[in-house]
This record gives sequence, C-alpha cells and structure tokens, in this order.
Amino acid sequence: MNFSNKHVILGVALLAAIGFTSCKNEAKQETETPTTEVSQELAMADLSFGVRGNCGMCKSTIEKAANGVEGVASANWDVDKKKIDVTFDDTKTDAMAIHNAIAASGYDTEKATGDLDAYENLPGCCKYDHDMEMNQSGDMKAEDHTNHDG
Ligand SMILES: [Cu+2]
Repeated sequence: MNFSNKHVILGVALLAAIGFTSCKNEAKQETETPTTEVSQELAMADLSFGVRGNCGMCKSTIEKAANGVEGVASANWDVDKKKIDVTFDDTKTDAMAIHNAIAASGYDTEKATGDLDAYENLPGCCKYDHDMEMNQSGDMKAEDHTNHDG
C-alpha cells in the first residue's frame, strides 16, 4: 500500500512539473513588465489587430513594415493567431498609419486591404488566402476548417 501511494505521489508531482513548464510562455509576458516601466508606458500605446499571413517570412515582412513606421517601438506578429501586437508612441504616429504600412507590404489587416502588386511579389509560400480568418485563438486551428480537400 505504501509503495503504490508513493508512485501516485510521484506521478502527480511529475504532472505538476510538466504543467508548470508548459505554462511558462504565458506567464513570461506578465513578469516582463516591471512596475518601474510605468512612466515609459504612459507615452506608449499598445495596439493589437488582425493581419493575414502564412509563415515566418510573412512574420518578418509584416513586422518590418510595422517597425518602419516612425514611432513604432515594437511589433510582434503571431503566425498562429494571425494577429499583431504593436507598441508605438502615439504622439508620433497612429493606428491607421501602421495598418497602411502593413497593407503596403502586401498584407491584409482588419482595416486596410493589402496592396495587390506587393502581394503578387510575395514568395509563393506567403501568398495567403484572402478569406483567412484573422484574430484566431491559435489553439482552435483544426476546429473550424476540418474539411480541407486541397
Ligand atoms: Cu510567408
């Protein structure tokens, strides 16, 4: 009896350890924002919106376009969620300028349609589906599109 109890405890501890490591990514964002940065954050605006795209090359193109806008401090596009997080100085630029810059690089955003000439010049793997859903949850990818016959 004691022997098997130990195994159960060991198993639970192992599961807990796995659970903690898989949560690391989510917890990271919170710990990265120390309270000492508050004064700096006051001048910066955070913005999230949907951007269509396929892959890592799309990510670099999209982020490069966003970072090319004066006043943008950081841009991070999520390939699974089809969504970009941008931090920018709202005394230097505004949300629409960022939408337009990304659209000019060929990518659709929630508010701006991607430039078609730029889209045509994208690498084949980056020619995303114009019907692609934006702002996906990231973990429900297979749920909505189960019948890909392609
Ligand atoms: Cu791509």
